Amino acid sequence: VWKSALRDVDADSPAIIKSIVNHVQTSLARQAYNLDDLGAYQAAALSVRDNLLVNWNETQLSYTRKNPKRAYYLSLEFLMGRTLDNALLNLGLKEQYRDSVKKLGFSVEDILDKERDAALGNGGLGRLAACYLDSGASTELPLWGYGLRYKYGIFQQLISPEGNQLEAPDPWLENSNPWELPRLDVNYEIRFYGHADRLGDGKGIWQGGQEVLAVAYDVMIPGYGTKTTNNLRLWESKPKRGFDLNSFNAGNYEAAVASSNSADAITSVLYPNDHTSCMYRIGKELRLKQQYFWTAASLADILRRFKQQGKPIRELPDFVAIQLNDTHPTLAIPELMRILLDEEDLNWEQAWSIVTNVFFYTNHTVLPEALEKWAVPLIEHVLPRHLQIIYDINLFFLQAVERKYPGDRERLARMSLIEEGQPKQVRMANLAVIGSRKVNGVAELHSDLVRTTILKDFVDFEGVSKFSNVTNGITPRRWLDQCNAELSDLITKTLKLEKEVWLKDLFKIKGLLEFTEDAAFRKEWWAIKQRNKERLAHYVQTTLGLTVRTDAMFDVQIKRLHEYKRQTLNILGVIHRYLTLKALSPAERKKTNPRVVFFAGKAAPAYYIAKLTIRLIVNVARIVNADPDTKDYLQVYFLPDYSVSLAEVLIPASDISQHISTAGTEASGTSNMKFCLNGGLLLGTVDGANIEIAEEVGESNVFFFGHLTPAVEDLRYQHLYHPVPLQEKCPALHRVIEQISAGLFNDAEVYEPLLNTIRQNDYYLLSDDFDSYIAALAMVDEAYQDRDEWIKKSIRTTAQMGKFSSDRAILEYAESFWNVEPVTVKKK
Ligand code: DL6
Repeated sequence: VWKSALRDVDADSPAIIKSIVNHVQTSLARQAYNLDDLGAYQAAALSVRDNLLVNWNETQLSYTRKNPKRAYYLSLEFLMGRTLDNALLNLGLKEQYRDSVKKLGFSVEDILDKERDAALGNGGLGRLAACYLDSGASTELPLWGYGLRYKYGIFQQLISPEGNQLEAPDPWLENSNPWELPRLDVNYEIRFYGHADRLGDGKGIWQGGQEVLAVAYDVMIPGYGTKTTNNLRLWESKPKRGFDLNSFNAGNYEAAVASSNSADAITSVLYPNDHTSCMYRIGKELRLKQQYFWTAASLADILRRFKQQGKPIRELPDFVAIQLNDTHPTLAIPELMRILLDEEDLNWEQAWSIVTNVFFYTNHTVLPEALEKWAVPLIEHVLPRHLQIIYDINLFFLQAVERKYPGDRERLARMSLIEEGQPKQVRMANLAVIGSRKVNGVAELHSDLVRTTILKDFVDFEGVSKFSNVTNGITPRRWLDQCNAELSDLITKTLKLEKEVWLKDLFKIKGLLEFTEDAAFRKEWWAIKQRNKERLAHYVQTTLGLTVRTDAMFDVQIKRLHEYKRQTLNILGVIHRYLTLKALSPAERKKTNPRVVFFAGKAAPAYYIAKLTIRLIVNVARIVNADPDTKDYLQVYFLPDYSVSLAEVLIPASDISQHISTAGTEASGTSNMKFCLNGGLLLGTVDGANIEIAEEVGESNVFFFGHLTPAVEDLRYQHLYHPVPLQEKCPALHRVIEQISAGLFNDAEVYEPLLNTIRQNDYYLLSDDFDSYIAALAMVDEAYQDRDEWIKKSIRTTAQMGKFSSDRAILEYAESFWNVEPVTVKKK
């Protein structure tokens, strides 16, 4: 592409232009006259990175000088999405860069679009970690993230002509990554296998086995409207020695590179399983190695930094708080014990007291199949010393339980770190609980369930004060200002506040409430929603070649595919609507509310039933969208390869979004918060954070349906012991299922295993909730007919979402758990 303006850059050009051109010529070694959008993106990113680096250095220097207590967020997943736009907004440089790249002959939107998502996560848990990093920097907390630098992120999802999900690798580092700084000098040797001997007094020695190098890559995390720029340190695995020269010289090339390949493999790929037990069945040794590699490298790094202060090790809890994001980093507990006992020579009580004051554990699910367990023989093989320590922790712990509940064998069996069976398994949640100072769930209902179900014995034993709640949050920078710039501008104009003020104190958007009765404001509000719908329609047109009606209601469900999230309920509801429309006369159809239903989300590659749901959605879409009787009233789309960037297009365009998990199964949900912040209304079950959203925005502004959590167990019991045939229990659902079985959506027999999950024990209660779901959809239609009232609901919803800023959430962690305070990095 010929960008003639690039040739005219000289010494008098503005600094940003000079910096971009300088990177084109030096960092990229390219000529200005044949630069394409990708090159322009890379040069602009490197130029923005220079700005970040200045702040990053200032921030780290200021932490070193002031020596505050620091917090570390250990997460196996960070679903960051794209960085350039976010960095520009946080630095307040978006407009300057827009002008500069324009002068160079490029459009900022085109170059932003060249960035690949950093998709180092599966879903909610990983995206939450990314929001918390943004909020930590924006609230000036000394907070670092630690994770893994996967060579391949979450797989790319392709949809075959039959509607099957296919997976392809995500080589996100292919074009090099301008946002990371390799720190080849920061590296640690991490051991696996070998043998461990006990030395008495709980101490031991671990030798032999394989040693692998962990090398640091740093990613700068800029705060919004502050100089604070924190760090996300990602580890890459490398062989300690290049390859085995002896084998190489003997001509045995395979053996020569085998150990180097096995070292590289540790950080090669993100495990794509979400809430499934598959993870513990396939490839489990590599997953265990990932977890240990990452926790050991992170702890070594944290301890090295702490030791540089010259403080005694017993003061570690005064300077370090480590948040365990789910049980994935739980091996950090025995690893810190190992270091304190075997390397620092502390006794067991001293070591345990330090450990239990450093760690904090967040639980993200009560689904039994998602609770991590590791086979004892596997841990013994890979981490022999850690197994000894886990056994010792268990012994002391069970002795204490026995003292409190003498003779209560069942309780001991439930609370033990070791689950009996073939093979025995280590229960990671139990280990995380007893090794941590505080334990929290991620929404009020979820935290209550944690306290009263999966961790009840621990609450009885340790007291309830250790078990609390921090309701999740989302960063309003990415999830409103960045993805919905027009709405953000309207809010700023209407509130007559600096954008920075309300984006950093989201409760301030409550001021919008007084404008709900202002017709001109409502008109602007609605016009923005309409333009966002057109932007989404344009995306569908350019990626799938399909034409979306933009005058219809946009109804969106985007999340990982899982039976508990009930995308199946949604598609069955769509079929019900289709059959109902077909039965109407053309005149009656005209009176109905046109609706476009969007789905997006990935299924774990081995999750057969979830993949069948995708196939059903794709085939229903095919039939429904082509039916001349109904296509003006109902369209259905499955958008492939869901990502953070796609969410940024879908969320601002939604009129209604669906969060319809079986009550008690979704810990929190965070996309529900994103939709509501963008003025989309919520259709959902009384589950997770839906409940708190309704409390904030008012129940009259949400559409609830379905059974409540306390009923779920009874209903499941009924299904098992007093089953009622589907045609009696729920004729409407029966009719829908019969149509699928009869081949209305092709390949009748293919769907039988999916339909049987409902016909047989219906664990996720679709048949119990179907009628109230259909009634709720009808209420949504009716409410949408009164457009003015709908817009008022939309405004009221956005206005009352202040609680769900991740700034609020991260400050709760800092104040109530970590005892970590903000550190102001002075602006020069
Ligand atoms: O807390 C973040 C996110 C919640 O919003 C979701 O409700 C919850 O399902 C998710 N949990 C996980 C647990 N992982 N596994 N397996 O991702 O956490």
